[in-house]
Amino acid sequence: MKLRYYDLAAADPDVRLSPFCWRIRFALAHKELEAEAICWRFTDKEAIAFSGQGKVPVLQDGETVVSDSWDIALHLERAYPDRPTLFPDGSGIAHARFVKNWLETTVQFPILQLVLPELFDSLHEQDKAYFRESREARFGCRLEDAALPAEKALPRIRAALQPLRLTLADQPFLAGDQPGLADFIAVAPFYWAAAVSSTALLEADDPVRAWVHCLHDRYPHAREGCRFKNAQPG
Ligand SMILES: N[C@@H](CCC(=O)N[C@@H](CS)C(=O)NCC(=O)O)C(=O)O
Repeated sequence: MKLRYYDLAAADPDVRLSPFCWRIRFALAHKELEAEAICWRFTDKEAIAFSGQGKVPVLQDGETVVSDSWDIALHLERAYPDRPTLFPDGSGIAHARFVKNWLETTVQFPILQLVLPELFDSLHEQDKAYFRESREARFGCRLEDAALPAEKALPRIRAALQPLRLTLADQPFLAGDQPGLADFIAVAPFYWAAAVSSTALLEADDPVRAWVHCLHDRYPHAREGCRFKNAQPG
């Protein structure tokens, strides 16, 4: 049976908004697995109620249902061991876990602050009130006050990426000589941003930008059918 996963979309169903779902798009492309991406919106809670929680990505692999991008990646690795590994060159699960936690605590939020107005505008009307209410409760302020202009957000994003920049000075990918889950976790927010914003996150000569473009060229399948404001993420 074909794999299926629920993937967060904007009002335009071809604009895919979740950095967590982008991880899975790359992991599936890397493992050369065909999967159907089902368009889902924040308020379509009923559609994923079978997973026992309310967030995407949710993967259906035959009878198996997995939610949470981390658990989905580990499921794909275990269920499809004969496909290219998500942990090449001895880069293990523990290493990818550190990358995930670093990224989620330092890089994702300033990217969100940069793209928040455009992200909000891109949402389906059915999602706007829910998004505002849930995010304002989370941030403790109005969306407009959480957003940052590019001149403030970009230096924060670029500074937060320094560990990635330094690592890429010594090796072509976060996972080593070959790309792996650590790379897909770190590249995902660039696709989330590019879906809704034409602002370049990186300077033209930033080695992180070259790495994003390398992954972009290597995994065209990950973005098949998707529409972007910035056709060249990074
Ligand atoms: N830890 C989860 C986070 C997933 C998550 O937060 N997904 C967001 C979309 S980016 C979501 O579905 N949110 C639903 C909501 O806020 O109601 C993962 O890695 O998959």
